Amino acid sequence: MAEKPLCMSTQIPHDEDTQRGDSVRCLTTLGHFGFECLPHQLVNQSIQQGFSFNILCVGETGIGKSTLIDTLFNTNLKDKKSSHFYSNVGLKIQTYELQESNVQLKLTVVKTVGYGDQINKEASYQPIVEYVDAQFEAYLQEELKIKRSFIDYHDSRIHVCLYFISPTGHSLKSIDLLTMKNIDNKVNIIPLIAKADTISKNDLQKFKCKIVSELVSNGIQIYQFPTDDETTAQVNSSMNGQLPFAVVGSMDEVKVGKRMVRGRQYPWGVLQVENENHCDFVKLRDMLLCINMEDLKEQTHTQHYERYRCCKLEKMGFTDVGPDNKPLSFQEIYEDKRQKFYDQCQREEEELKQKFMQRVKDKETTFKESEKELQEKFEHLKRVQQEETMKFEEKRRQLEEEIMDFYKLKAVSGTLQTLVCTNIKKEKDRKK
Ligand SMILES: Nc1nc2c(ncn2[C@@H]2O[C@H](COP(=O)(O)OP(=O)(O)O)[C@@H](O)[C@H]2O)c(=O)[nH]1
Ligand SMILES: [Mg+2]
Repeated sequence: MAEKPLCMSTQIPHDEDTQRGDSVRCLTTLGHFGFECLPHQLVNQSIQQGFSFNILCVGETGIGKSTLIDTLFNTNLKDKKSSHFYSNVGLKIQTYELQESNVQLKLTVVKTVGYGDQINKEASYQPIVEYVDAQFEAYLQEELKIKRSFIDYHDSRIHVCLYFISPTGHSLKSIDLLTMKNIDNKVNIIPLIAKADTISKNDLQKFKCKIVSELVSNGIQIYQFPTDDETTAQVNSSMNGQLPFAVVGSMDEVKVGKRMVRGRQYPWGVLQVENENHCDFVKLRDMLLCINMEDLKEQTHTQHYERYRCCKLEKMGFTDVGPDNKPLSFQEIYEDKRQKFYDQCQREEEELKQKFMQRVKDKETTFKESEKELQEKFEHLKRVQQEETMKFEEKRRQLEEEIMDFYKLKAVSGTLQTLVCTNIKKEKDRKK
């Protein structure tokens, strides 16, 4: 007896699909199987694993970075007041485990230190670029490992850069343009007008327009909230039109009527941080944490990291297709690389050998010349010495002759002296 196929009565071929002739056919089910619960499985799994989010805050010292992060996460991360006297821009990295109901969030906040405090601001963006790239590199290295451990791996790639613009009311500073231009293809930038309570509503609107036109004219890409999901398309496209967000941060509780709210107290009234008529703080929080956190992470992975990975692998010599446009396997690339490397080694070895031989030859010639010179010197000295010896011999001979003459003279004078003495004695004897 033929076996009864499972779910037989529930599979109905779709007319269009049969006509399209695709290899994958769409079927509509007529019963309950349980795979409608797949999204719940994902939710449960995500809750169990927890979430991670990495924020980079770029802005001048004292612009309100720490206060805004505290306000965003309702934390007191106890950041010390930063000094204005650093000779270079640095980065301060802090990781926190936060919990809201049963959802755990591993939050990493990277803040610039000393940004904008140097006289020469040309290189201010470099440490930021280096840091962002280093996190991509760490992830790539993990991906390339044979034994990968992505479950325990702390993915430190930056998901969003909150760029704090000084509330000057005029225009962006050159450091802002330079930095954003250098990081816009590496990270999702959300520009913020910091301390927006220090600028009037009218000026703020003009300032926002000016910033947007400057970003466009300088070709700086800022993050756009996605509009492809119909549930968030409307709010996201409306928010895209309100960038940069004008934010105010404060952890102070201020009394408004009978309620205590977070805000900044002024003689003329209270600026409520979470009042959408007062500033864009709530918009930022909603966009960043409630609506688009996953998209920011996805963009980081699929756009920015992908670009980095692609460039890096190409630089290392990897390619998907060969010169004939045919796909290349990893093995083929490896062998090709190995062959090229081997050829290069051979070439370099040959070059080195040639260089070495030439140097030996050069040295040999120099040695021979030196030897010849030395030989000549030696011959010369020998001659000089022989001449000296001859002169010396001559002098010695003369001296010996003189000595001989002297002895002869001495002998004669001795004989004479004896003769004289004998004569004197004889004379004396005769006189007696
Ligand atoms: N008026 C105003 N002051 C702020 C705001 N945010 C922070 N501050 C104040 O600015 C000073 C520096 O803030 P801080 O967060 O330490 O700046 P950071 O160096 O960028 O981290 C502190 O005295 C804050 O109270 C704001 O939105 N408006
Ligand atoms: Mg700070």
